[in-house]
Amino acid sequence: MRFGRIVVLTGSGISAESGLSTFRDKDGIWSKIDYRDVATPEGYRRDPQRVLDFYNMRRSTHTSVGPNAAHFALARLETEHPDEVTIVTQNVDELHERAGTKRLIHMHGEVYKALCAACGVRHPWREPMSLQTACPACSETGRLRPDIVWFGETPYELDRIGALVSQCDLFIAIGTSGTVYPAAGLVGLARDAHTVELNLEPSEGASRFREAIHGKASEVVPAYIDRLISE
Ligand code: BV8
Repeated sequence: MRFGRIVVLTGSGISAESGLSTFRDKDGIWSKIDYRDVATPEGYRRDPQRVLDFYNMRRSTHTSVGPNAAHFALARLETEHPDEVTIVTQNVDELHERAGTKRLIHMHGEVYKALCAACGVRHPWREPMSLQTACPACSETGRLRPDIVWFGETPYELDRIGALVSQCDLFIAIGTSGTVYPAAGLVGLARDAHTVELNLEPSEGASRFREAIHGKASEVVPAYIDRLISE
């Protein structure tokens, strides 16, 4: 095996073939709704129920999809690679978990978790959420929100992610347009690592990667992981 520690950054493109929309492709989520209305604290303050309904819709669409070959290939890499493999995902779905990935960081939160803005407690959450929904811990209503990092909010576990990326030997980005920071800047921390982008087409950050393989994740990711494991 040519490499020691591996960090993989995934974006919505890895879940596209599972049936989940991406954000910035031609029929993506942000082509149908303005992110400022549903994925910012300002939007939440303006019309909280609209934001809750947006995530109720996202949560319900996620129940009918499953992991694809790319998610399973990453879980296999973690099992078979002798050194540490960490998946850092921008995605709020649970497809990595359902494919068997264990070492996983959701830097933009999770749609199946709720966060109470009153008491700060997080709860697993699969039901529709409304302004009348009470927090199971403090019983406050109107303060429960999806545990999602909105634009203008600080992504989770940035220090830990920064340390993992700056110390890895291989940094792989999969299915991300390289548009959203600080996620899109992580490749710049992988100074001593080999860096590779596996994406349908060149991302905005393509020039920052030493290697790029373009194609559908369910095809290029398993092929790349097979090569990694066989080396
Ligand atoms: C932060 C949760 C400070 C929501 C998301 C003005 C005001 C405030 C902030 C900013 C500002 N200007 C800039 C910023 C920073 C901002 C930012 O980067 N904005 C961009 C738009 C310019 N960032 C933030 O606000 C972040 N916070 O800056 O706080 C700070 C900074 C540093 C340190 C401390 C504090 C917070 C960003 C998180 C926002 N929340 N998600 C939700 O999911 O509902 S972002 C959202 O975009 C998703 O998480 C998504 O994952 C992420 C990135 O998108 P991608 O995953 O890349 O998806 P996309 O559609 O773009 O691309 C898909 C790719 O897949 C394409 O390349 C496509 O070709 C490829 N693909 C498609 N199909 C396939 C495929 N590849 C392979 N196979 C296929 N089949």
